[in-house]
Amino acid sequence: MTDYRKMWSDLGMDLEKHDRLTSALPLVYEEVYLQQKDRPQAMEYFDLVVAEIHSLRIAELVEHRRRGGKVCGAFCVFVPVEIVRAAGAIAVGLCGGSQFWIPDGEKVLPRNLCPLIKASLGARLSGTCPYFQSCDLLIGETTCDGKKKAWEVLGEFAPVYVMDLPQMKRPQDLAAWRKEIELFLARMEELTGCRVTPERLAEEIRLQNRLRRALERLYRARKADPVPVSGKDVLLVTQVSFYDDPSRFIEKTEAVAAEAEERIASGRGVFPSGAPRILVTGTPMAIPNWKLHHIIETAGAVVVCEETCTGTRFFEHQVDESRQTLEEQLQALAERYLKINCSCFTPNPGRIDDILRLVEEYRADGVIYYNLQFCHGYAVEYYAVEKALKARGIPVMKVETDYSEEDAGQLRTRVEAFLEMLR
Ligand code: BJ8
Repeated sequence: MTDYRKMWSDLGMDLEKHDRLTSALPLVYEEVYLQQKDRPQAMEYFDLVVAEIHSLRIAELVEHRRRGGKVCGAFCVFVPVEIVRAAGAIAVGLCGGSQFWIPDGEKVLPRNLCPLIKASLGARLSGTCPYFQSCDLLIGETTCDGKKKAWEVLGEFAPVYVMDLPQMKRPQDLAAWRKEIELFLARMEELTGCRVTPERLAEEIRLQNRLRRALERLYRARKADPVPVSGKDVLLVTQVSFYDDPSRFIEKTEAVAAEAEERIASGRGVFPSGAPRILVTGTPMAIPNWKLHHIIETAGAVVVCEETCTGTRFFEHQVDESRQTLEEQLQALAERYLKINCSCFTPNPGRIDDILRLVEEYRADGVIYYNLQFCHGYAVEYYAVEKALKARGIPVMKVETDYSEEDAGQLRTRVEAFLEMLR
């Protein structure tokens, strides 16, 4: 049996501080997740993942590195994980979603910065995140200004490679992004010492497409009324997708989806038929950020879809599997990834089209626009989103918040008033 404390200590972690971080999680998880009624049985796997969040998967990463393999950490859904894996490395998502890491982040970053960035750096600086400690290379990207500049600070503490993401979607931007992916491939080969062959890349492209389809299948089940699985549970599944073993994750997600489909066939739901259906759109929710979903779903409504990077932006669109040569595959990757409609693009009309389409597909009664504090891209884009939704008579409410619980009461009051209006 693995001695996890020794493993964490070998990873250079601060054990005493780490104990404080992990001691709070079971209580929160019990309240947010385990108290839900009639959850799909297949969610048990995801409960286990959270219960063992810093042990089971980390032991796999440690073993991979012991055998000479590399681990890479990323902070954005634009990083083509197919290439990381085709080069023989393991990719893990590192976005911080815990308030615990904010004070350490604020030691090196301004306070008036997005909590996701502060928590991510705080996780590294505090020595309490074994995923960070297991990484041989961190992969940043030029999306928002906060992240872009934070990589320079992070680079003081760990090796960082930055991908230059264009901010427009013209043909020349696609060409530049294609080139950037090529450079990234070379960097991965340099890191691992393994050549990326078209065969290996094709395998990883197929695997990641399967992972996307598994999530898509689970999401499809949420279109039913009554909804067979809670928004909180689906959010957790998506969050876990960023660091779990992809093949195992696909199997476990398909099990939840299959159970949800059986429930639909027998008309069984986790919320009563007719409960207000909410589409959440905006900034990503990194684990363990379940704050907004918990408020919505304990106020009698159900989250049926997330137009976020911990939602549809992560899994929509497949990479074309028909391309044969490395050249063609890189082009296919560039094309697929550039379809993600992040607010860092200007203009970004695709995101508005997506939101309108998803409202219809998931039969949402209203939209809650989730904006992490100090995320200017999404905050400014609210103007256009609100205008488009209002023009179609779709109710929308904007929520600007951070990871702390300080505003939870106030948020709950606002959400309840919004739901009352929908009813
Ligand atoms: S593709 S949304 S994962 S950049 S860190 S932009 S919340 S101020 S995370 Fe993102 Fe990639 Fe875009 Fe998606 Fe705002 Fe915070 Fe920046 Fe953020």
